[in-house]
Amino acid sequence: MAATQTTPTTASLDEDPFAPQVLENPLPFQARLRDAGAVVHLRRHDVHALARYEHVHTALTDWQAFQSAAGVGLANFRHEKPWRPPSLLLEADPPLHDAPRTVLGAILGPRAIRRLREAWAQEARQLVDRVVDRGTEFDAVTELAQAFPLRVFPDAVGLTAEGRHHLLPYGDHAFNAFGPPNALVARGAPRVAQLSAWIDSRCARERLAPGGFGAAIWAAADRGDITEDQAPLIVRSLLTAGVDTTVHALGAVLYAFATHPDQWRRLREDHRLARVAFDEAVRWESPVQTFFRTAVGDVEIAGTTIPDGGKILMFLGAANRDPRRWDDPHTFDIERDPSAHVGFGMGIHQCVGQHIARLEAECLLVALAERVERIDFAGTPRRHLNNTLRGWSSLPMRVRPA
Ligand code: OVM
Repeated sequence: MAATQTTPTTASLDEDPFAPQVLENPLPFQARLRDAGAVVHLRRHDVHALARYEHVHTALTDWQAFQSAAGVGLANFRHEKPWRPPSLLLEADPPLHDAPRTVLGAILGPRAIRRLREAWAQEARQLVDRVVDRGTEFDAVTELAQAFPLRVFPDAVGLTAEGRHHLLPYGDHAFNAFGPPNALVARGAPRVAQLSAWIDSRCARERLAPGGFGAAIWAAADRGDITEDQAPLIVRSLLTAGVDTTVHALGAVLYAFATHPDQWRRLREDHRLARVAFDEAVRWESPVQTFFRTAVGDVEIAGTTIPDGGKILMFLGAANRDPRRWDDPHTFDIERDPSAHVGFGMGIHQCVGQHIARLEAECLLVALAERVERIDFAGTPRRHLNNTLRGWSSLPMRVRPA
C-alpha cells in the first residue's frame, strides 16, 4: 500500500498583530500563533511569523540567512526607501555592522560603565526619597520609569540640556515605524521632521560634552576605528534606542513588583536579586515585542520555505513565554534563571545597551528596596500602545515607607 502523501501546508492567520486590541493585550494572540505552527503566514502583511522560542532563537542567531540590512521592520529596504538613513548597528549586516558594533560595545561594556554606578545610585536614592517623602500617590511612569533614565542617560551621552523632551517622542516614533503604516505611525508623522532635525543636530562632535559616550564615539573616529561619517549615526543609535526602551523596561519591573508583593519581599531580603529581577521582568513583559528579519535566498524553517526577500516577524514576547521552553512562563518569579530570554535579542545584534539598562534598573530597584516596604496601586494602570514596544502610559502607585 502506497503511503499517503500529504501536501505540507503552512499555518496561516488573518489577524493583524499591530491592531489596537492586540497591542492592548498581545498574550492571547501570541498563544494562538505559537500553537498554530512553527511558522505562521500572516496574510494581512504577507510575512511569516515565528513565535516559538526555538525558532525565534534560530532566526536571531543565523544572521546569514536572516538579514537585518533590508530593515528590521515591515518595510523592505530592498524595495522601499527607509524613513531615515539606516542605522549602522540595527539595520546592517557584517561586515559593515562589525566596526560600529565593536566600538559601541566597548563604550557601553560592563567594565567601561562601572564608573557610572555610584553617581547613578545616588540619583536613584534622590528620586526615590522625593516620592517617598512626599507621602502621596504618584505616577510611577512619569516620576520613576521616565524620570530616572532622563536624569542619568542624556548626561552620560554628553547631551546638552536643551531639547531633551524630544527624546521620548522620537524613540516612540522610531519603534512605531517598524510596524505597518497604521494610525500610530500617522499620529507621529507630523512631528517627525522636527524631531529628526533635533536628534541629528545633537550627534555632531561639537555638541557632545567631553567624557560622555558621544565623545567616546568621536574619539573612535579619531583613532580610525570608525569613519567620521559613521560617528554621528552611531550617536543617533544611542539617542534612538537608549531611552524609551529603558523607560518601558523599568515600567515593566515596577508593575511586576506592584502585582507580586511576595516577590518584593524577597528582593527586600536580598538586594542582590535586583539584577535578575530586572531580567525576569524583561522576559515576562518583553518591552521590545517584535523585530523583523529578511530571508537571504530561499530559507527553510521547520518545513516551510520562506522565499528570498520575504519578511520574517519574530515575536520576542511570545518566545519569552513559550511553555515549550519555560516552566510556568506566565509567572513572574525572580528566583528562576531567565538569562536565556530573547528580550534583548540574541546573537550579533543582541542589545548593545543592555548593561546600561541593567545598571539603571539595579540602581532604581535597590534605592526603592531600601526605603519601601510595599508597593500598591492607587488607580488603574493604563497601557501605552506602540507597534513594537509594550509598556505603560500610567502606573498610579502609592508606597508604604519601610
Ligand atoms: C538604532 C536602533 C537600535 C535598536 C533599536 C532601535 C528604534 C534603534 O540603532 O537606531 O529602535
